[in-house]
Amino acid sequence: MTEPAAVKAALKNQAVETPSWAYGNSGTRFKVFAQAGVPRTPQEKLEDAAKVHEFTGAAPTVALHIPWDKVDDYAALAEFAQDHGVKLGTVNSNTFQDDDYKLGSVCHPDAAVRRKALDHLFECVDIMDATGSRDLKLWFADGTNYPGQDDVRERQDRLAEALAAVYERLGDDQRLLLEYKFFEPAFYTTDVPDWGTAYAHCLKLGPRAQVVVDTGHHAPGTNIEFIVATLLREGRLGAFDFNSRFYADDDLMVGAADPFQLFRIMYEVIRGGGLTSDVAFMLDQCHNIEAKIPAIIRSVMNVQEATAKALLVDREALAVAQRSGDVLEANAVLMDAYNTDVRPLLAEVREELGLDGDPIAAYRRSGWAERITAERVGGQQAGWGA
Ligand code: LRH
Ligand code: MN
Ligand code: MN
Repeated sequence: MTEPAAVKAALKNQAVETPSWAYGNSGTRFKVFAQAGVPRTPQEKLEDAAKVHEFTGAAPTVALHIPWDKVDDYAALAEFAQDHGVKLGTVNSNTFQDDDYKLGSVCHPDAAVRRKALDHLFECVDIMDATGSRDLKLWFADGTNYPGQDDVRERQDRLAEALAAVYERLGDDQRLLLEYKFFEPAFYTTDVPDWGTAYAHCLKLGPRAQVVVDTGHHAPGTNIEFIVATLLREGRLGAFDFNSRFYADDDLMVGAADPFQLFRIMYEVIRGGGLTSDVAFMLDQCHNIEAKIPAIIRSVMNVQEATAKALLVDREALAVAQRSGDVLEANAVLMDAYNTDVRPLLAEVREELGLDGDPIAAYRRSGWAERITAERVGGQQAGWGA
């Protein structure tokens, strides 16, 4: 069993990056239910993110999505974040909301559209230079809807060309994170549909190209923890986009649909050394019907709970059971950890950090929700359509 002090130390060091877009209004294709008090500007999103960090002590960075978080001066935005006790994190590109991208972005059959998409990716690197961000996260909505629509192999060549140009443009301390997704918005082929395709491209690019595992981007039944273990073994797990799914890319709170899966993922992360490496733990969620800030606090807590349970796995006892072929005992060792109530341990960890043991209660008492409801009128949609 990991020493209790070591478990606590690991939990105190854990950081979860929150996404700027989770603070704004979002919805489904049917309806966006506007909430009172949501941010109207990137700065207000950062103010809310700072509250999540204030009460959890575990959310020190905020991911941007460009152009959803477009401002004139990104260095000033970074300063604004710092003044509020957080930092700007990953820069997410967006090559999916312009009319030009109907047939794709970097994989589009028309070179002029590919050029436009590439220019956007370069702009994102310029922004990283201004903000001091390490990671550029690339997700492409590219794909086709009908067999024969485009040449699937040529699309891979176009993708490789764009990725190589972006990789070349990165500074020595910057990374390219390539995110896969098995379908949507394209329904027949997707140009980066799975970890294998992402990994193959990253391998060609170089060591600073890494794969992003968005937990909502797999077919039902996919063993995500196996993918995590494999990518860690190969040194190519760059980041997570955490969220939960019941059906497709639901973007619900991480740990809400399947906390056991999250535990299994975190166990493989720890087993593979990913907790102490450069793996970025990010949320990628939308809070369509629930209050946003407490939902994000809850999500951070869910990641912490899964991590605490995974840290509590008695790895020596597990190894003994595994080597002796004791299937039931091995499973029992894992389940013992999963079935531990880690909430008191996490409350203790928070109190030792000078925080309230119950971040959601502390947030509710703070009066922040009432204040933003009164002060902010006309909050905007998170990104889609903004
Ligand atoms: C695509 C995705 C990707 C985008 C985000 C808004 O489904 O997961 O990470 O940047 O949603
Ligand atoms: Mn994602
Ligand atoms: Mn997604």
